[in-house]
Amino acid sequence: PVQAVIFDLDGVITDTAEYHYEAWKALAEELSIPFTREFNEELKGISRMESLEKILVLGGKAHDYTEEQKTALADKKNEHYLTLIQNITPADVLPGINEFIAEIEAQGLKIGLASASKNAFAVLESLGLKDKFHAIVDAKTVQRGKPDPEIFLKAAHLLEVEPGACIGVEDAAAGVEAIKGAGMFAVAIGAKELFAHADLVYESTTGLSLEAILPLVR
Ligand code: B16
Ligand code: MG
Repeated sequence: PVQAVIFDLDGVITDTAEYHYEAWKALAEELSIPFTREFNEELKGISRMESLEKILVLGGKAHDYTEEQKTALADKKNEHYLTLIQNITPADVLPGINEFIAEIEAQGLKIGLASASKNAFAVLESLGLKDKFHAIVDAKTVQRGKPDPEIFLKAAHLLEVEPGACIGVEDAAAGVEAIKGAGMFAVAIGAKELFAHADLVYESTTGLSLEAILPLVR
């Protein structure tokens, strides 16, 4: 039986995905690298430095910067991002999420977070949701980023439940891959064609229903 639900943060609980997009786009344009929403999909769930690397490769500039310069570019993006997320309030929790969390609590299941963001704690706090989580794993505490399953496995471990008894919720292809790699039931949020490997896809968070998901988990 299902014992826990483990959430991704950006793009699932709140739309910081949009702020990441804005901040990366600004940096890319400064470097004269064309940046599209379509390309941004590939950065979802990917760590800050890996995201920068992908953008530089896209622009054919992967070898134009030293490691120090790359760190400075990533810091610059993060500073911009931090100004964008300053105004986050509980009103920024995506539609359906509070109800979904209430449903999970009512069923007596545990709640975990598996976020590739180093800013996850701050964001959860601004949303007023930090106390809902029994375990929070962010990018600072894992060796390998998504699509590696480590972050979801670590969350399950902290929750003291078997991975097979967990449902993972993600908006990124790399995240769904990580959930499946961990041996969990994968619920994806977004366009169906992006998630061939998910067990269930909802177009938006509005549709999330534990009652509908539970019978589908073996
Ligand atoms: P930061 P998630 C991920 O968070 C984002 O999806 C991804 O776009 C971002 O680059 C990554 O966090 C790192 O974030 O720069 O704040 O450390 O979706 O895994 O919650
Ligand atoms: Mg995400």
